[in-house]
Amino acid sequence: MAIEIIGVPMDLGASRRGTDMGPSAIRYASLSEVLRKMELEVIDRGNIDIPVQESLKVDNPSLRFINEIIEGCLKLGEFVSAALDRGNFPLVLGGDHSIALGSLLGASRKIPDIGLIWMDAHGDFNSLETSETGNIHGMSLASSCGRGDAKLVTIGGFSPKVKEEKTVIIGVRDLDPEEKIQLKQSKVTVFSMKDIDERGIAQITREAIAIAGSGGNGIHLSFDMDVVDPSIASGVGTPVTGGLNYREAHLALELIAEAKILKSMEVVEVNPILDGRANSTAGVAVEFIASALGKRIFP
Ligand code: 5AB
Ligand code: MN
Ligand code: MN
Ligand code: MN
Repeated sequence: MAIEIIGVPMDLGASRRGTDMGPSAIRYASLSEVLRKMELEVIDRGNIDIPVQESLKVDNPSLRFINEIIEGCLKLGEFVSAALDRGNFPLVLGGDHSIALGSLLGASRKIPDIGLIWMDAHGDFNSLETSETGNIHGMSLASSCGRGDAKLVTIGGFSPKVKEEKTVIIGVRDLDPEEKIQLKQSKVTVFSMKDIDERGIAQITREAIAIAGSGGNGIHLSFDMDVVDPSIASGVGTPVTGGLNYREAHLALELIAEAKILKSMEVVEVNPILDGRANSTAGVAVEFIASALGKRIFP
């Protein structure tokens, strides 16, 4: 099994520019070298072709750049499915979180009943009706669960991509009012920062693994870099204080690796032009990827 790196230079789903540079920033922070040191085989498939924002016009302000995002996510879905067909592990580098639509399309097409762990400061559970921004990166989880705009929901020709019963959010601390209601009415399990403060990240992660991993088909991990505290990762488009600290994030990923249930992964929302320290957020992202893929402090 090789790790197949798939870059998605997408920033059409967010308000702040710059996540299109995420894949370069993460590669530049020595991703391949770090993984090869772990004795993993690495194949870099390069980047998916995504249009540059300046070359486009917004035609639907409540679903900004929907057609271009869907087109990009269909391409990404092909790359993810192809990697899984080859028996490889798709490692998707974002890009804003709208690309989860493509990762989950590609993964769930090949792995029926896949579970999902979504680590994020946000719920990304908006729909056209509830979104206050029209940004699709705030709608990608709801859409993947079958809620919202029909074009987003049925991308790739089927829905849902994941069952709400097997979907777990970890680290959330910033939900829009209507989004909160939608999430509460859903069957998604939500572990907020309050739950983590009260019960500890280890216990929360074990519960998440049990829920998302139930049935034994494996899980997709969608890791939004804003789940960690901005003091560790300032280079994200929508930072929210009070996030996971450095070791909490690592421990969650180490436990997920130990459970041996991970089938595919994406790291999203790295925005190097907003980084307070030269490319340090991408550097931390590389360390997190290594933990998720099995790097251990001590054998
Ligand atoms: B991210 C907000 N809820 O819908 C919205 O970073 C923010 O992928 C979404 O989690 C944040 O626009 C999306 C205000
Ligand atoms: Mn997100
Ligand atoms: Mn987020
Ligand atoms: Mn964001």
